[in-house]
Amino acid sequence: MLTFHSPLHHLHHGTELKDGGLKPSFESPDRADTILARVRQVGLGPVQEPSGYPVSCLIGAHSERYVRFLQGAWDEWRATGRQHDALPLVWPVRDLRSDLEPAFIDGKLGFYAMDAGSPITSGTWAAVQASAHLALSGIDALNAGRRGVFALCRPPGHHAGYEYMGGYCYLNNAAIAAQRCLSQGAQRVAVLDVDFHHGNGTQGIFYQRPEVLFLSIHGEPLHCYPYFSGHADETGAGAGLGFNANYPLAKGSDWAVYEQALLAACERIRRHASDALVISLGVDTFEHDPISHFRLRNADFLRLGQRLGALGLPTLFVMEGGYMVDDIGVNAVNVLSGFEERGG
Ligand code: SS9
Ligand code: ZN
Repeated sequence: MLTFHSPLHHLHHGTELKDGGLKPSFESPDRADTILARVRQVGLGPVQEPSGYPVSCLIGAHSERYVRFLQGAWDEWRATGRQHDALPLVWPVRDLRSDLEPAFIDGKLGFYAMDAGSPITSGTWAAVQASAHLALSGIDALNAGRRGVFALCRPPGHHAGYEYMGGYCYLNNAAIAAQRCLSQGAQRVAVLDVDFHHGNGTQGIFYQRPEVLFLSIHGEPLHCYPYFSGHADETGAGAGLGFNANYPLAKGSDWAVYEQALLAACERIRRHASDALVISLGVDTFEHDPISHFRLRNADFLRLGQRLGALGLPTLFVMEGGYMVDDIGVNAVNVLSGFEERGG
């Protein structure tokens, strides 16, 4: 399997609020380094750097003004004399105005964020842009005839919506990939999110669109981040009604439970008759993940990959979460190896 990777991800290393103070984020550069080392160790296949793409390739999945905000946020923040990470501290919830974009950076940060989990630093935009380019390059490789491609994206993307960042995410790499797939001639695409957390951003971006089937298997949202989306009754709207499928599972779910949801999702994907499949590949479903609550074991990730390979579709894997760094390489590459056994 071909892997796309960029060393530019190192430019992004932010903080998050933990135990009453700002601490290094769980979403750290050594995550991608560990996965890359495992790709090389098992000889998964060639590793390439991404192509360059114009900003217009990001529009559609995101609004133009949001992309412009991301691009300029660090400079606007710096212009106020601050050098530490930029984080939002006020949000337009319920009865507040969300129809007007604030002019000052502190207001913009809250306007374009769902939480305080996505710090903006001096290197964030360069890393975020490179991460999206990995996903775009992955689609182009599928179009050139590859069966399976791995975009080793970092930062991740699935919590980022049409006009917001959050949950360590800025640009929604999987949605940007699916969007490119359609613009290159695909009629139907399926995006399956297997990260422990609901892919709220991807769901929102395609909620009204029947050509993109979005499915997500994740921790039950009344108990698990992101709390405000991911219920089973979210099935799409307007023309997209029936093209969104959520499989919330109880905290503590193991492979036996997980596999039932996975089989149901695979069946739904078959009915969609997709031209291509995008997998939002989070491995924070692992039993020892520090911020998640499923109980998948190392070997279960091979089984997951085998099920995905059996779908027989051109498939782009887009890296999302996974915070047990010791095992992240083994678990992510197990999915890819399992896919190659059954579908390669
Ligand atoms: C932990 C709060 C939750 C967000 C988790 C995002 C996972 C992305 N302090 N933080 S895959
Ligand atoms: Zn996650």
